[in-house]
Amino acid sequence: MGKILVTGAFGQIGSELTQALREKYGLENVIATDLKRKLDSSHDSGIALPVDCLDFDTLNKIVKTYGIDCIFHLASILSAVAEEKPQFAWNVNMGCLYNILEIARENKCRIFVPSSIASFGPLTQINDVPQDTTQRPTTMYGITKVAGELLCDYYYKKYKVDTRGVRYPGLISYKTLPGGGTTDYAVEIYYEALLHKKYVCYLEEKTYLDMMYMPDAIKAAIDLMEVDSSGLCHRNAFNITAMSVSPEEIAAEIRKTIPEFTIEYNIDPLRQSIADSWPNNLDDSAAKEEWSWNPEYDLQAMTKDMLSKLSDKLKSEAIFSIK
Ligand code: NAD
Ligand code: AKB
Repeated sequence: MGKILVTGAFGQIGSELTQALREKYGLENVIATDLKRKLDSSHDSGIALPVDCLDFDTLNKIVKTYGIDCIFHLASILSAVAEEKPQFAWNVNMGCLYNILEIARENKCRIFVPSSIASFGPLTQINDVPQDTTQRPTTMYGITKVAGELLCDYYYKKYKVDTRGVRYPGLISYKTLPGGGTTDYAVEIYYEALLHKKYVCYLEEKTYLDMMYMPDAIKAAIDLMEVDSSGLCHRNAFNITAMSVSPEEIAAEIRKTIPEFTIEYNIDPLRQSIADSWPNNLDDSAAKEEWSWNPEYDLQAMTKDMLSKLSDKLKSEAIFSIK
């Protein structure tokens, strides 16, 4: 890869992907962008620029100024916030993606655009969802994700823009908090287990959803962008997963390290209905066959690493706040 631009660079994925890209391709070759209010709180040492992806001219100028040839487009509104503000979510998710695709077309950039398990809906089969199947989501977030998948396919077929992407499951990480999704409970549960040994979950105990630890999500984005495209039958929206888990299963795994941890349930009807409209688990065999996708972390390995790293982080933040 040459010069890389990341949008939404200070979100849950962007904060870790930007760092991984800088380590791999060089600090000076990765330009981080996000909304100004996010950048104000950043301590990153590489180039970080304030830009609203709805502002085509500023974004296009940045791409030309830095000679960008590859874009990881992460700026987005996630499912729970999107369902509270559907008009806003449509404008941001579709408006930003359209600008990125047009800029990629004009400047001959390759682009990575993530979709989600949210691109499926109640008419999709619930287990082992195939790569190509009925989608018909019933949330605004999911509708923008399917529309995004189709638009990326269109720009590849019509204009030969090298668009690629995966359908991420819920992502679990300790560096940056998630930004308003339905799967956020799977991050909160680890914080609360370490801080209070108790978590009140807003999803029902047996709600199964696909999940993944952040190192695997970062690996997926970089691997897919690096692979020779001649082996790809699909380009956008590859199903990928690492585990299908429920709140009670994550709680049970946490109890192996923190035996006194308890979980209670206080269901949020909005987020439960969103989760109920998504499948239990996806079949990721197309990604395995076409670009050798292979996750490293299952629930056990992820929980061990997450509790250890998050514990270190919380301790250093506590020490920092006393100083
Ligand atoms: P996030 O909410 O943590 O971060 C998104 C970032 O985009 C934020 O920093 C926000 O400030 C920025 N942003 C929002 N509107 C913007 C705009 N108009 N211009 C510029 N920046 C803007 O989200 P994330 O979890 O990092 O998700 C990144 C992508 O991955 C999204 O497309 C999301 O749908 C997808 N995804 C995420 C998950 C997950 O579990 N995190 C799962 C599936 C798919
Ligand atoms: C959300 O819950 O909105 C995201 C996702 C699965 O796309 N984490």
